[in-house]
Amino acid sequence: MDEEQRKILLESVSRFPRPQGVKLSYGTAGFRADASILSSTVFRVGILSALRSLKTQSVIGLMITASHNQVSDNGVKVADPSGGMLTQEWEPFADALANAVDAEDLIRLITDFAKKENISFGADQSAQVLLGRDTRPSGESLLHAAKQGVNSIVGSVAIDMGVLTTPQLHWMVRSRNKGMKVSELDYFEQLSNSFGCLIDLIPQETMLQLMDDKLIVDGANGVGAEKLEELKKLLKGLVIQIHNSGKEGGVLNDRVGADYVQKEKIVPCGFGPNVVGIRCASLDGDADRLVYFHLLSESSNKIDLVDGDKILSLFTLFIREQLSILNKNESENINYDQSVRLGVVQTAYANGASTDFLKQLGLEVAFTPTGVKYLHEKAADYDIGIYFEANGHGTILFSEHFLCWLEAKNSELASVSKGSEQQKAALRLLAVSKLINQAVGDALSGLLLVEAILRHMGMSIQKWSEIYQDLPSRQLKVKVADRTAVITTNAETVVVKPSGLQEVIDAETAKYARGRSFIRPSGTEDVIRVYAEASTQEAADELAKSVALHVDRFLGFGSS
Ligand code: 16G
Ligand code: MG
Repeated sequence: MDEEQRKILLESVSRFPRPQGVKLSYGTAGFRADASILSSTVFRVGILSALRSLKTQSVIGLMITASHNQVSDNGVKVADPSGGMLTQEWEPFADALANAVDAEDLIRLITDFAKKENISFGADQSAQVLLGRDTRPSGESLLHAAKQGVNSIVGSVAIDMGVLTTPQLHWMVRSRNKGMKVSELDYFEQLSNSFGCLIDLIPQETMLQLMDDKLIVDGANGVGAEKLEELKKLLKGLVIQIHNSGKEGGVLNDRVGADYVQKEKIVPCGFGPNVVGIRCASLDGDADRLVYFHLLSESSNKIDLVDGDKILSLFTLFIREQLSILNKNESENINYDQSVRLGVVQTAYANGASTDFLKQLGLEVAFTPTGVKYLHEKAADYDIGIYFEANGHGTILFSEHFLCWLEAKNSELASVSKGSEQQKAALRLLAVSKLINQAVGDALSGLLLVEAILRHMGMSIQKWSEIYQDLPSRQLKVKVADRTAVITTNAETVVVKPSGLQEVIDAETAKYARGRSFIRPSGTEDVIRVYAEASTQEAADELAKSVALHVDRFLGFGSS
């Protein structure tokens, strides 16, 4: 590092002093905390993003959001060149950078890391970081901190992409690195064109089936509502009513949004009894999660939740159907690849009934720990990898190899059997690959795919919900002295430490029909999470409670 670079860093670091006594860690969703203590962290993540851009010689993304957290929180995370999450290898450096005590410490860290990673500084180097933020009031000043961070690395430029959903920024990073156009309009056009394509390819028979066209969307009073309002203008044949747009005076994530709806299983604020039976969807605060629901009766606020597991199942049914049409080898000229590897990826939170359903379809179901980065990585192992967390975060990944194959097949089919069922199936799969965000789970693109598939299948939300019956489940959280004392394995289904705890969980679980329970330290809150499911709600509640008591006994404040 030359003198000039050192001087710039010394000067700029002192403008964003680190609050005393705060230790942050780059968790599954980046850094998150009360917005008032975050400027130094965001500034430093600006530096990190510029370094990452220098290292990869690609465009990097920096998103300022705290997703479904309360409005006074904020957070920051980095998008890698592929549009995915920051590589896990850099997370320890992110932690060290955020917690460096002063400018000298920070410069030392950067110098050592740059040496190790072979990153060169200087005016002949260039780095580019795309910045995005959600609608939180603290976003603007944190954006300023991020810009300063990026600019404090010589040769780096920060480009403000404005107020965006998290998946929009990830999409832009990915597209920019592929040499494609990345404006918001390009994003909206890609989604609306591919949605239109799927609608045009709906079989005549189902077109005639009566289906309720109307969809009501809970926008969590956040950025997703704003963007859906724009996107809506480009969509034909879809009636979307947006509630909780943030314009009616509601507060971001306050008793609204996908996280609230999924955990509480009640209607969000702003939804009256008149929505009974109507298809409703809920986005989270930065629009990377999506769940559906319908209100069961006018006299109660209880909903029938159609969660990420059921979205995953719906997507899987559709993709499988298209692959099986493609594989019907009608023409001698077309040698279809019979072995397209279709895989689904879930976490331990997936309802056991969904896993059974998918396995009964003959599918390979893989499990990973909680957190998009793990699911995404696993899904990328397949030709078509579909992943979802029960909380509504997920997408479908198509391998480049498979897409090339599909493009070629489509061209072949277009010349030998244009308009055939097989060609339509190829076109549908190609449209899905463009509609569904390849960078990260995206509530807006997910919503359009759900809507297209429901129309394709002539399926109501009630019918969709009935594809299998969820097993009753319960989630609890336990405050403990030190949550890092819990170490798990096997995709978080087995506790390794503290020793003896797994044995008591097993003993409790064995008491219940279809019992299943696991615990894990939360990545976003200072708690241990407990999950239990069983054949009845009472049993699931009891199992969760007894496991929580054991957790408290092993790890609570009273334990030694
Ligand atoms: C974050 C993760 C989400 C995960 C959740 C678990 C991303 C983008 N988001 O929101 O995937 O389900 O954390 O939270 O990775 P927990 O660790 O507090 O249970
Ligand atoms: Mg989110």
